[in-house]
Amino acid sequence: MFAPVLFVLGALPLISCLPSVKAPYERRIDECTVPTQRKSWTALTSEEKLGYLNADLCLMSTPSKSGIAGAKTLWDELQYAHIIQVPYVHFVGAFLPFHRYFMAIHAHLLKTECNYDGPIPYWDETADVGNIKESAIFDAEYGFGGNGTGSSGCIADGPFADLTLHFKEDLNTTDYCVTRFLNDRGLSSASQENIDTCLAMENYTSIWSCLEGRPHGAGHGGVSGTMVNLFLSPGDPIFYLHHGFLDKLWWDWQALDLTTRLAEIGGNNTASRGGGFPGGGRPGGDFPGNPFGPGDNSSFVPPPGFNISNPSPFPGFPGLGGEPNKAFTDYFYDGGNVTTLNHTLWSAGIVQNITIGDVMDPRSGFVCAEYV
Ligand SMILES: *[C@@H]1O[C@H](CO)[C@@H](O)[C@H](O)[C@H]1NC(C)=O
Ligand SMILES: *[C@@H]1O[C@H](CO)[C@@H](O)[C@H](O)[C@H]1NC(C)=O
Ligand SMILES: *[C@@H]1O[C@H](CO)[C@@H](O)[C@H](O)[C@H]1NC(C)=O
Ligand SMILES: *[C@@H]1O[C@H](CO)[C@@H](O)[C@H](O)[C@H]1NC(C)=O
Ligand SMILES: *[C@@H]1O[C@H](CO)[C@@H](O)[C@H](O)[C@H]1NC(C)=O
Ligand SMILES: *[C@@H]1O[C@H](CO)[C@@H](O)[C@H](O)[C@H]1NC(C)=O
Ligand SMILES: *[C@@H]1O[C@H](CO)[C@@H](O)[C@H](O)[C@H]1NC(C)=O
Ligand SMILES: *[C@@H]1O[C@H](CO)[C@@H](O)[C@H](O)[C@H]1NC(C)=O
Ligand SMILES: *[C@@H]1O[C@H](CO)[C@@H](O)[C@H](O)[C@H]1NC(C)=O
Ligand SMILES: [Cu+2]
Repeated sequence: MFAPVLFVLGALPLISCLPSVKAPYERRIDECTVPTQRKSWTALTSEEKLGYLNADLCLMSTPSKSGIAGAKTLWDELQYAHIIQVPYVHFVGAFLPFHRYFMAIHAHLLKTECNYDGPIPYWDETADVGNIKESAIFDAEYGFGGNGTGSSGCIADGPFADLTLHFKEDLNTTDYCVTRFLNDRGLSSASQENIDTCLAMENYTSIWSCLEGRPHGAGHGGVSGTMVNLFLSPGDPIFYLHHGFLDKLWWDWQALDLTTRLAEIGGNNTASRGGGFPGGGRPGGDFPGNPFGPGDNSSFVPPPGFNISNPSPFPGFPGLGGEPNKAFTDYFYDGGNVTTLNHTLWSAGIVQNITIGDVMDPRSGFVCAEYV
């Protein structure tokens, strides 16, 4: 029971449109004996905050290990794993489980690569509605730094000032900075009213589409800049606190009826036009960077230079609304378009594939966390 499980990763698939990826490295993933504590950022002590910020800085300075071409650091690898599968993990049934897995990988790397054993924070966005500027999240000393400045919008202060990323939406590499355009209009989607509406949903497809709509749009749209980019958003360290918030909401909903909801999943594997939601249809259209759900883009604040008319910049993918990429859909193991517990979750080889069934209960297995 206490012996660590050794996951030996198998060969990666040959997908012709992807850059070549070397055999992934082995990672030891301990069994769930001591769950990671997930806490609101404001519940961390100053020392804990600095510990977490330093651990993220460590990921940003530790060389890439997986052999992903173009990745300089572990931070780049995480971002790559998100960019490369955008159409298969957004506006689909796997949205919530994939992001639970992705967050757990980030937490796992903090632990195994950077010796971090403190709490994993989430951003209680509802508490900051109407006052994003004063949020403890954006503190320059005990937080992630503040707004972007100047025409570039690059972060000017705090531990991540001028943070430089490498992967672009099409997986080409160039140096660019993380940008932010903080605004209350975007964050207002995390209002208590919107949260309560979601938590009252009665089945998985409705809670998923509700959460992926306004609450998901809140953190992305409120921070904006890199965070509002559907492909690149994990480049801003706030991404993981935002998805922690969203994951907590899913868990809060599951906890209302564990008997049913620890196993309840559904939705389509490919995003149809309109975002893949029942009766969906996003007024802004299907454009990269739109994190908003059905029928609501009222709070979208385009960052300077954002061109809403641009087609998907990702040449290797059909884009949202296109036909599924066979190389991926063949591996979902769902036996069709409907997302099941058997659905494969993939991280570009950073850790091994697991299934949605493996992440349904965040208190056990790979996720191994408790919200306190
Ligand atoms: C992991 O999942 C990916 C994507 O679904 C798939 O291409 C790959 O073959 C899987 N790897 C293994 C070892 O099953
Ligand atoms: C991106 O990389 C691909 C393949 O390496 C290349 O064909 C393409 O021209 C590059 N695009 C840009 C905008 O640099
Ligand atoms: C963030 O900076 C932009 C200019 O880059 C400014 O328009 C915006 O009002 C600032 N946000 C806040 C919350 O102060
Ligand atoms: C989920 O709930 C919605 C709204 O209440 C309903 O329209 C839909 O049919 C339900 N789906 C399933 C699979 O029960
Ligand atoms: C799945 O896709 C079908 C066909 O496009 C659509 O009718 C259905 O509403 C979708 N289901 C969900 C839950 O998005
Ligand atoms: C959605 O956003 C786009 C771009 O800002 C805008 O042109 C459009 O009118 C908006 N639609 C609605 C219904 O607000
Ligand atoms: C926005 O993108 C569209 C489509 O690529 C292009 O036609 C248009 O010129 C662009 N607008 C600006 C201001 O760059
Ligand atoms: C579940 O996935 C495994 C591979 O991971 C596959 O062998 C099996 O057939 C799948 N089961 C169903 C019911 O599709
Ligand atoms: C999955 O959905 C796509 C797009 O709607 C459709 O072309 C395909 O036939 C569907 N496949 C199955 C197995 O239902
Ligand atoms: Cu995402």
